[in-house]
Amino acid sequence: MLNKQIAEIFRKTAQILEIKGDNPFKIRAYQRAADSLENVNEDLEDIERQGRLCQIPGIGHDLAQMISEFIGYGAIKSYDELKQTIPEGLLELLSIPGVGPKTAKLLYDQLKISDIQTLEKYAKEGRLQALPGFKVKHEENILRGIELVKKGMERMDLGTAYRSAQKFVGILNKHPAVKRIEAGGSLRRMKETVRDIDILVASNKPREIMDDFVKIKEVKSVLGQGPTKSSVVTKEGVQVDLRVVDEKSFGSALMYFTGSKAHNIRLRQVAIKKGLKLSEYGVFKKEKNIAAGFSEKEIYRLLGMPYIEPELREDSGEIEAAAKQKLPDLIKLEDIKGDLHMHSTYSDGNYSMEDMALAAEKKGYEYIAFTDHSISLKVANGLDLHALAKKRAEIEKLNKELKIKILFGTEVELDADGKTDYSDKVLSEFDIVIGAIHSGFRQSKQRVTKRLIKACLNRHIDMIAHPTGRLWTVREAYEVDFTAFFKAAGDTGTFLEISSFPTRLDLNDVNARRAKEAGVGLAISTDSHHIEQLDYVKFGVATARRAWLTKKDVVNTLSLKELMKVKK
Ligand code: DGT
Ligand code: CA
Repeated sequence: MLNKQIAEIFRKTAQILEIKGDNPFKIRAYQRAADSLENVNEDLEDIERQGRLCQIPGIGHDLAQMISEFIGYGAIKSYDELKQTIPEGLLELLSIPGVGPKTAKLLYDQLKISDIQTLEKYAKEGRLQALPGFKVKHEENILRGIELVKKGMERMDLGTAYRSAQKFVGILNKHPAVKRIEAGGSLRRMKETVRDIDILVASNKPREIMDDFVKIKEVKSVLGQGPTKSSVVTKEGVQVDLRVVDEKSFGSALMYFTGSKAHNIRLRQVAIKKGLKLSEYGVFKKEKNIAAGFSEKEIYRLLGMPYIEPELREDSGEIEAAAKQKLPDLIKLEDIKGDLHMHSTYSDGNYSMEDMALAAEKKGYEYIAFTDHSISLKVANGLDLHALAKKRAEIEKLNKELKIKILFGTEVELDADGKTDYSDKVLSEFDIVIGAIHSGFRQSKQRVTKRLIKACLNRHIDMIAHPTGRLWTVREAYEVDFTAFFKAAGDTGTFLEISSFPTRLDLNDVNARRAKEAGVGLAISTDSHHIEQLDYVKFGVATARRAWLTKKDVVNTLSLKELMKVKK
């Protein structure tokens, strides 16, 4: 999509300006524009045609002109000129987490390094230490960053996978020969990262479907085209596999291609014990297919089990629980009554509180909390006392006008020791306070744990945002002693967040399940900075389902009245 290409240009522009030491406000403006464009669901071409480019948050007159130029000519002259002012390899180095503009320039100027491979080689050989001020620690950081870049090339975040799959399923679904269609694999299980997308179609005209599949506009290259299976790579670099099966074996094929592989192996063992054979073509008894045309539900029944939701199919206890009829009654999207973490234009959000509130109201929410950043987070426009007073007054006004209830909140910075930047008095005035770590990620496990426990003990902090700091392809989670942390959260009644943001999903499935077992209340929220991001909640709910959570484990399934009773 054009949107993504232009966003990429703006992002690169910001990086180049950073290398050149240009004005920070200008740099920030390009970054914001890039973020904004990535979240626009409509095609920019349509928006341009209708003269609405300047209505996109973060897009002013100059940037709108650049977008028009790209739509018209496929290039932006000023950008091409800017690119010429720095060596090409520098941009590649900048894509590595932990390599900022200064380091990139140093690596290039002093060691003539201009690609990731060479950098990796130098770092492994300890040759970067020759640079002024470079220590072993820097080298290790760079190698870790390179690992993340490599991982990011192998797998994608759930949001990217979901978007691509939806696009393909939507297009193929209109094909007259498609009788049934569903995306399987790790995407259907809503795993936090996905390697490739597996789409399954039921049809008796597979060749026709394959011919049209490889011609879809989003396809960049065809890895293989066969009569019943084809693979393509999209312009975004996503691999999509399509399999076409007979309608009679759609259920068993969907079950097989949903996986996980470990779950399937266990199911086949269960089948054998019952004198049956399970395959992607059905359930067989003495060579005779007794499940032809069956749904997944019916196949599980033949195996003596209730239906197992895709999110649970990881061989992490679900087979045993199913055998005992003890599967959890998983939380559903409809159970969510409000979103407790989002940003408005008061800090670094892209929409006014009113716009965001109206969108949340449309989703049927009873309440939302605007948790804009606190005073010390200057890069995100953290609020001073004056701004807080203004914001509070505006919330009071909106609460009189709108049906949805707006909570006056903050995402307060936790410093290196877990202390907050607002005073107790200021904190006591919020309806909800979320504590968050945005710096000092490299602290020792002990120190981070202490910091988080200190936040739990703070009587004003109701919840901790994205508790492990993991950000897909940017940084790994910091190390935490989860037993101690979860105990503190449980004992103090501090909620822990499952951030629905697809590059975060933090707590993740494994940790959220442990937190629940430790008696911690979980909150599924989106950290939205855009209206469109409110829909990320589905990824948070899926993560909660993968963590075996039920409605009662998640605090924002409560009514506002109940929520206010259980929070600190
Ligand atoms: P990923 O790595 O995120 O793509 O994960 P999946 O689970 O989508 O794995 P994928 O794409 O290799 O295969 C799709 C499904 O096919 C997998 O979930 C389970 C099913 N399957 C069943 N038996 C096997 C097997 O022996 N090998 C593999 N690779 N897949 C199998
Ligand atoms: Ca897959």
